[in-house]
Amino acid sequence: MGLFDKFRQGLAKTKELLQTDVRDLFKAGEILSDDHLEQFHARLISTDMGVVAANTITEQLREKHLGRTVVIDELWQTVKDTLKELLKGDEDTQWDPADPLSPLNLSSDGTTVILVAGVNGVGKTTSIAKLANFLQKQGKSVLLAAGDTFRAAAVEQLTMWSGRLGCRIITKPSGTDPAAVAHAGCSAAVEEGIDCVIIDTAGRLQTQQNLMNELSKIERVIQKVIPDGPHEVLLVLDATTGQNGISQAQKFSDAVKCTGIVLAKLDGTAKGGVVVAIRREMGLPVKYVGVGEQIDDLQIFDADGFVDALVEI
Ligand SMILES: Nc1nc2c(ncn2[C@@H]2O[C@H](COP(=O)(O)OP(=O)(O)O)[C@@H](O)[C@H]2O)c(=O)[nH]1
Ligand SMILES: [Mg+2]
Repeated sequence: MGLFDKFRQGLAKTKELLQTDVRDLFKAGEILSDDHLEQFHARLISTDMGVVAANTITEQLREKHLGRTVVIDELWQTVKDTLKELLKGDEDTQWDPADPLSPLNLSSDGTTVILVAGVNGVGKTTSIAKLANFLQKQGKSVLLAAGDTFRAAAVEQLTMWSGRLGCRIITKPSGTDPAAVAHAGCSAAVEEGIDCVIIDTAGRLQTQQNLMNELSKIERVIQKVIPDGPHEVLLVLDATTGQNGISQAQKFSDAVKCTGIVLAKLDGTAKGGVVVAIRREMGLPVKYVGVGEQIDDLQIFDADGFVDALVEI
């Protein structure tokens, strides 16, 4: 399956929400009215793209098409152009859609450390396995550090993935300080000359202070072993929670300096518009999206590809 097909698959539900019966709303040959625009605005809102984005798109439609005869393809073109504009990133998000590692800041000499954070159940462990798969396919050796020591099942789950991937894993008994696992993982990776260590975390939303303490302790012990690490701190968000996930994510991004978002479970939701809200409200690039539970259901985020798949005309 090509990159575009994966986006198309992942966005099927959101696209359906946006486009179902749209020809009843925008009847060819009618004159576009404020009433039409209000109804379309509600649809935009229901994809969880956020009020600012929905207003911007509606405003563009008003400016270009209000009082004119409806030509549906032209309306969609305006929606597309505006969405692309809204998602336009900085220079640092212009990565190569053909290279799955291009969003990552990899260490130029020695082991790269990727720390993965986020609320329990959002898709961290699965995304780690998918990312490890990308890295291995590009010829990088990977070690996984099972830093979610809070639940025994979490360690088992990561161990299962390491078995399937055939990569090293460092585990410690339940209840061990996650920082100790991070330390052991980084030390083993350096000793063994492994290219990349990916550290799983528990993502308990305890108090903000505990969260900060836990994550900053992990960062400190990483730096004891690998002074310029972590090279990436990826925050995983669950797309099915839509905009509600953003406020939770904000707590993590206050606790640790995140470098990018992995938006998991895009395939399970009609709230795919949340990508736009994240880009605008978190000030962090969406680097990858998860489009299923299998190992190769991870996709580098390409704004243009995303919009083209969402609004196919
Ligand atoms: N449909 C779908 N399910 C996913 C995706 N990513 C993770 N999941 C599922 O979500 C559940 C929680 O994932 P997990 O990685 O254990 O979350 P964690 O608690 O944050 O580590 C599991 O059942 C995963 O299979 C995705 O991109 N799409
Ligand atoms: Mg987990």
